[in-house]
Amino acid sequence: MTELRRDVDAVVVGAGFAGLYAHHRLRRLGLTLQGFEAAADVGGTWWWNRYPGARCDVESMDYSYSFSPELEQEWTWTERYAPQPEILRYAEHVADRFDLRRDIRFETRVTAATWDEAAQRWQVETDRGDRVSARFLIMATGCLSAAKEPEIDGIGSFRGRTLHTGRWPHEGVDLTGQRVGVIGTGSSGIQSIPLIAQQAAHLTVFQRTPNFTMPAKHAPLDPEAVNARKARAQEIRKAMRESRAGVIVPVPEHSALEVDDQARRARFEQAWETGTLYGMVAAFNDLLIDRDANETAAEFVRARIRETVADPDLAERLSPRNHPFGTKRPCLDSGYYATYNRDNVTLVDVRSNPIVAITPTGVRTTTDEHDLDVIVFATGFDAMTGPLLGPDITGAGGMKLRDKWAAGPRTYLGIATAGFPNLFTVTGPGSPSVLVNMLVAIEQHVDWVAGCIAYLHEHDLASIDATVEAEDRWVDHVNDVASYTLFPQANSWYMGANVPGKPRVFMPYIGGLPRYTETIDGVAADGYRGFTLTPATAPEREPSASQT
Ligand code: N01
Repeated sequence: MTELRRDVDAVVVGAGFAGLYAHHRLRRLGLTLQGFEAAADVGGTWWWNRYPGARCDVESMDYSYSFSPELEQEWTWTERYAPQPEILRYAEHVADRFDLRRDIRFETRVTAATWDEAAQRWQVETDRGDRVSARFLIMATGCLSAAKEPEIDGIGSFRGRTLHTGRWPHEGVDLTGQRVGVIGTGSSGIQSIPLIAQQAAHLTVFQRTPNFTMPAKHAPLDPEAVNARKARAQEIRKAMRESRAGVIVPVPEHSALEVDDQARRARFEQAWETGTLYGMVAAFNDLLIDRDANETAAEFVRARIRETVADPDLAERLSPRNHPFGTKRPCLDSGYYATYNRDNVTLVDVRSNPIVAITPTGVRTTTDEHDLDVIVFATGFDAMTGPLLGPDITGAGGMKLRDKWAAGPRTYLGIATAGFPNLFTVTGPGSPSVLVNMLVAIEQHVDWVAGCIAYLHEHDLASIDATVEAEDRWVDHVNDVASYTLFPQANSWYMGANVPGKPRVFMPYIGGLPRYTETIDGVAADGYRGFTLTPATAPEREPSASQT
């Protein structure tokens, strides 16, 4: 274990892609760092999520760092959508190449952080009893890292084995000959179900909400195409940063309602064949804002389900009807719907026949008992706010982040929250984050934070804190943009709807990267408009400038 530094410029929490890049970038500024990571090594989400079939559903060549042209040239992805072990190897390679582990304490969870007003520093505590003082607190804790078990009676009574897709055992699990139940049909369920079905004696899928999923059309990458892409890497990376979602997708010109049935179908078929998440969503320009337009896409997918699933009743039960297409995160799959044609797979619709309890022998619904050897919770995460509210964070004047966000997250630009000086949330709520290519969002935030810290240093400033007025305006804007779309109509994790009692707020910023980039770059160029900056030399904490 690395030696603990008790007094540093910055504590970085998390060693996934955000934390690793923060170490690299802040070290280049000359900052002293102490990192903490709950896992035993780097990789974040790709360290924890090792369930069968785990892959990224953004293409590998896009889901990778752009900050180092050398790294881009030397690393070669082998598959269109990299499987989890390959992405983890990439994270390990980055950590080795840039020597990023040396300031990180692994298997150590930050439990509390308290702002010391007089010292203008954060006091950070961990579950190992560490105490570290830092000027800056960088929360690189990920958006989907707080795994959520379902709240079902009797969950602890099951005598078989329970697993969560987001906490999969590293040694792997042999499900051969087992009676397996999977609860949940989001991305994790949809990726793992086809592989679990191949192993298990019998698989019972407990589905509360059918989701929209499209075939990923995985393939090994063609080495010539990889080289051609590497030759244009910088130009492509620039285009990605300037794109709406951090990946290059043709911008749709037409409404789904202004073309005839034949043209619409042809466009959807073309989009379906791309095997990408964004292809279908961007087939027309109004799918996410107009319910009638959206229904044309939804019905196209349902028709694909009917074509694939032999039993018409089963096809209907797998067909999403409760939410508009794309408003819960859509999925990419390999043989998901066809899996239901297997004799050893049963679908239980737990919306019409709810799970009542987990029993010592399996799952009980209102009408049936399902005897199982293994239960897999593919039930997702306490998204976006969960990882930030896990530690007990106390800001200026003793304000708790948990209290401040009791009615939903409040941030300025998704990167700061008023009353918590010098705390930065990498891809926090109120930023594009989970709606765009995460790697692009991460690099953008970490670069912005590094620029901000350099500015404070150059101007001899001790701290920076968002003003409540600027934050209120940003939160209103985030909500206004979301309300213009169909997204709030879905019970999604974007809305906090998967966690009982969690406030219903659309958490990410859906205005797109170009608008967001213009805003945060403009804020920085204006000397951090909307923030209060406190001079290092002030005897008391007297703001030098309150730029609302
Ligand atoms: O989680 P989810 P996930 N009883 O929240 C159901 C990213 N990701 O781990 O929809 C019964 O999407 C729940 O039902 P409902 C990606 O951003 C990416 O699959 O709430 N069911 C839902 O079906 C993704 O969106 C990749 O009605 C219960 C499921 O569990 C995000 O992570 C791979 C229940 C949870 O789905 C989360 O995906 C994996 C209960 N009590 C994940 N509680 C790739 O890059 C919950 N459910 C490919």
